[in-house]
Amino acid sequence: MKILVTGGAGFIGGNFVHHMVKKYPEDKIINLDLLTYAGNLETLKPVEDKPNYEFVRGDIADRDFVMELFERERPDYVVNFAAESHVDRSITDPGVFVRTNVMGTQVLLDASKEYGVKRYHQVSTDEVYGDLPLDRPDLFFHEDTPLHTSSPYSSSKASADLFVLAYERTYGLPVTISRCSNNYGPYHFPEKLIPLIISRALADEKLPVYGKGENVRDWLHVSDHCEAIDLILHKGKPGEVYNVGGHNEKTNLEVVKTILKALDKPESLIEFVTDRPGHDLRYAIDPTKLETELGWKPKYTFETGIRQTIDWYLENRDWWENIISGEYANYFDKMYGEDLSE
Ligand code: NAD
Ligand code: TDX
Repeated sequence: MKILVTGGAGFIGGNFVHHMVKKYPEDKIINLDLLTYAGNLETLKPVEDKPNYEFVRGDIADRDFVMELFERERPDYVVNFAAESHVDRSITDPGVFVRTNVMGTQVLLDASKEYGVKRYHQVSTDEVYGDLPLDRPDLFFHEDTPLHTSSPYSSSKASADLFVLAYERTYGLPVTISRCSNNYGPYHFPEKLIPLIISRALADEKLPVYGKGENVRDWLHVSDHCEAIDLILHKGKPGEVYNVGGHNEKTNLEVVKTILKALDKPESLIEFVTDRPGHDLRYAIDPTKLETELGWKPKYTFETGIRQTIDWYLENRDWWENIISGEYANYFDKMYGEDLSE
């Protein structure tokens, strides 16, 4: 089998490429990535010399390029991770989110239809369901919860999901969609909450927490997400949506304090800063369908997963220190400069 993975130089795509290259030596894994600010070939060092792995640099929204790639490679499966993924960036620059997340997905769908792929899998997010109130812990996102987005990011992802489902209904393309909760783990870009807090706490720098830190996210270790996608790709039913999550709801403040405790750093590093506009209050996934129909079970609890993640950041300083000393420093100053004290 030939499996085209897009966005495999990013956080989750990179972990997925590692997983697939190791688990399926007989398959060929082709990683198509544009290498935007979020893509990093260092993440692929462990697999770059493997005979069943190939990297191709390119843009999923470039129709001619994508069609040529499909003509040449004829992939059996397509797994689309490629996206602009950071909510804060979507608030300052929504256009690129439409281009990559919506138009890029549509180009991949056209190519998948044209070349008759056996399965097109779209990696989506729980953010397409909008948010839940903080005072209703009994409510969860189910696969049939209406799409109700808040940010330009989540709107672009929801839009892509609708195109994916339309290609199944209209053209009979065999598609699946997974909607996962917040991931954490190795190779997570330090603009996102958990790696941002780990890297800044290690340097005794102020930790920006939006609003009062009471927003709730449902955290899943990236390797449990990768297992779920592998399972859906091989055993999921075409046309179906699967929610992925492990019931690990935490307030942002709880997450930050857990990391500080593990690193033996003081809570006085926390600084409450201006809230994110339109900030979603709570995400919580009901993964029953994936568990009962496909037998998925996460391996990590939040406690074991966050320990493994912190250890990875301690043991792989080069990976993230390279990022935070580069172009990312300008982004950080622009994003938080006026808000954070010295
Ligand atoms: P990421 O930002 O770390 O990686 C995105 C990758 O896509 C990068 O390597 C980037 O270079 C590449 N890319 C961007 N634009 C491209 C283009 N036009 N053509 C080709 N490649 C391009 O993102 P991530 O956190 O790994 O998320 C991966 C996917 O999972 C996304 O679709 C995201 O919406 C979804 N998702 C993420 C989370 C999470 O918590 N991070 C949770 C649920 C779903
Ligand atoms: O500096 C910060 N301070 C802060 O309080 C940052 C970067 C975030 N936060 C808060 C905002 C959120 O409530 O922490 C929470 C997590 O923020 P992010 O790491 O930016 O993730 P989130 O906005 O929840 O979105 C993530 O999960 C769903 C991914 O980035 C998306 O790609 C995925 O779809």
